[in-house]
Amino acid sequence: MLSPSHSATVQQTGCLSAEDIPLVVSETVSSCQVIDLHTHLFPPSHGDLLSWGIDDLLTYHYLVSEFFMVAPGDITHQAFFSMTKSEQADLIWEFLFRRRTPISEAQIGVLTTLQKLGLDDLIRNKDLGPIRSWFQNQNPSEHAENVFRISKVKYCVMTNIPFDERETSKWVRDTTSPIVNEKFLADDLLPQTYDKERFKTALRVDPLLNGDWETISNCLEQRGLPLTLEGARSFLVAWASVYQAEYLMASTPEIFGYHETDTGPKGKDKSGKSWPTATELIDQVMIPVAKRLGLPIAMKFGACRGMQPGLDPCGGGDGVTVADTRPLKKMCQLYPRVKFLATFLSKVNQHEICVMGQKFRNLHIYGCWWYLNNPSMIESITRMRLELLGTAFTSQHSDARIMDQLVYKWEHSRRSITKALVKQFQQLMMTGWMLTKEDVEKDVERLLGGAYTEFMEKKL
Ligand code: FIX
Ligand code: ZN
Repeated sequence: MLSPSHSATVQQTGCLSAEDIPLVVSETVSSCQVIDLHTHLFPPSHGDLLSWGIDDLLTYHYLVSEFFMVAPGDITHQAFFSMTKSEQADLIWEFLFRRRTPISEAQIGVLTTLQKLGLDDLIRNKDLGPIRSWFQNQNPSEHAENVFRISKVKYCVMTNIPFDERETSKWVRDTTSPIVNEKFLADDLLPQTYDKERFKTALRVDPLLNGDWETISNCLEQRGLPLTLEGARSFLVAWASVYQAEYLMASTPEIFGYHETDTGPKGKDKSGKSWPTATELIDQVMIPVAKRLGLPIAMKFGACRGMQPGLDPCGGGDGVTVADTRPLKKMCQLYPRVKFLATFLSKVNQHEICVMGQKFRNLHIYGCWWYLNNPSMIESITRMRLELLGTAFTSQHSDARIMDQLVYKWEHSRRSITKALVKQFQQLMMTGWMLTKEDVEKDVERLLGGAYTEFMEKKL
């Protein structure tokens, strides 16, 4: 309870009272524009790479996994993945939304998305046909802009993979367009017409952390580069410049070793020579490129790839594992002037990484990733981060693969972040600290993107 003298001060100064907090925080969080610092979205100008609409929402890998938990045994993975996307979506709708109550986070997410897009009447009838027709009548570019507006996402960062030909074909003319002096030839670059205020880029480098020299050397060969670490550096420098990347990024493999925990080369080339190790690829390729271009490195730890290979066609076979934090610790120690952004998939890792976040000035903790992107976990993890890190972290990223998912992922995250913040502000106010609406706005802005911008801009 506030003392009478505190309440009087509140009235005189325009500071907030404890009773004001829930409403002020909720309004501020729900109206704040966010920066979504990791997604798998693409601009409409990249055509078939952009996923959007009801069939993509329903066949998203979270829901495909949930479908197989309850689907009849005679619908095999193989039979399901040989169907068209609409047929798959029909089955998922029937089994998860009509025969059962759609109560899981991913299921409610589809409904929140439809509701926020204004389709309440169509939800009530539980009839997929009219919902499908509504999406078919949307223009992809206008729809994407509408989604940004409804979800109040200022911009999203894409994931751009220079090792993936489907993606590179949107940026350079040919799979064999050469890299000369760390650049593509101007004539080989495809014009980019997408809205650069809405879509930013990130250079994805997973094969380096996987020690996957086969993938890397195939790409070097195609671009006329020597199959050496220097060739690999030129490859990344050229692609960072094509994308104008904000940062380098990777998800680590399940067993990820670095220096003393590195288990050695992952293979040999045709002549029997061992591939470079992940440690060599990190220390001699990824770090030098990051240093030279002044780019941070974002990493995601704790995915266990291909746990259920039957679900791999939709990208849904991956599990979660408690990750070893030693590689990140080592990188932060070895390279104090390189900035690292990190997120961990397992709930078990969260406390440990919060403490690491306090100790390294070059480390920024971000988001509740994938299996943590559930309201109860977001609320508890955000509370722990507020308690240990103040507002020097980024509370969430969407990881959206389907454009429309921005709507629900941000709506649901905002609700959980509000709950965590209200509790923390109430603790603060019990001390008699005077808080203004402007203070709340600044703090919320930090958690939803401002802390990321501050970290990216700070000099080390
Ligand atoms: O590695 C990643 O960036 C992951 O986010 C994905 O691999 C994963 O499929 C996903 O979309 C999780 O939300
Ligand atoms: Zn991702």
